[in-house]
Amino acid sequence: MTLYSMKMRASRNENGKPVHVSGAEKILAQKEIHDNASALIERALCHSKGSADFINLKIEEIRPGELSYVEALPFTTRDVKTAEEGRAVILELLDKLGIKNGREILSRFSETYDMRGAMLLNADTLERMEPDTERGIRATYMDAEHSPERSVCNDKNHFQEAIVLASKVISAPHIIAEICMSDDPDYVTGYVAAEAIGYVRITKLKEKGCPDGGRIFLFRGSSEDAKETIKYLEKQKVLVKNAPLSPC
Ligand code: PML
Ligand code: MG
Ligand code: MG
Ligand code: MG
Repeated sequence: MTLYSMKMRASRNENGKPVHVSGAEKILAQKEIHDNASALIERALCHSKGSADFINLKIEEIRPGELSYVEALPFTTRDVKTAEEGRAVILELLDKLGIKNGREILSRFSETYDMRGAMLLNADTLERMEPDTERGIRATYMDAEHSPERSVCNDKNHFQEAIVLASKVISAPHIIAEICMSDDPDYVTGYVAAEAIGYVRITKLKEKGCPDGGRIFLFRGSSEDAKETIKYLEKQKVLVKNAPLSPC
């Protein structure tokens, strides 16, 4: 069966500057294309970050041999009461992973808030490895493996989209962990993911109403290695097997 990649990104002009509103990724059978396209456009027009005034919808056929499969990371949830406690859990997990510089890494988070993509940060030297640090690296071309009968849902499933993205990111060469805080003002749960700990949800990383958010991909290797990592993250088409729909 021929599969297609569908990508949507939406923004709104604020004071002459395009501000990211929403984005999504799907890998679909042909018969799923129409309904999913409408649902993604609807999502962009009715987003909690405001209605988009620019929507880009891109559909590409995936050629034979271009697709690979990875298993979803196992997940756990760490319940915390405050954002401060949440940040302490991030530091604890980085420490458990043997990643030094946890505090320095966290202090770089605010640099991601205005980026469309993620920061690719060398965990040892704290050097940023993205060719364009304003844009960052976009982890794209991924979806949960599913039957073409999957129901089309208008609402963003933060959890499933994030576990699919994290499973692809962690399968990338030279990536040792990912840290994410949602840029959705309504969504305060974030996560740390790595091969050794799986996908660890942290129930509060910011206050409700706060539009800040972003991702840091932690990298270990040379600048030659970074090219391979970026190519995989931005170009390799990946279906994630057994991705759970909800954390409950
Ligand atoms: C986002 O969609 O902006 C990131 C969502 C993080 C999801 C955390 C979770 O619920 O597991
Ligand atoms: Mg962003
Ligand atoms: Mg890896
Ligand atoms: Mg978002």
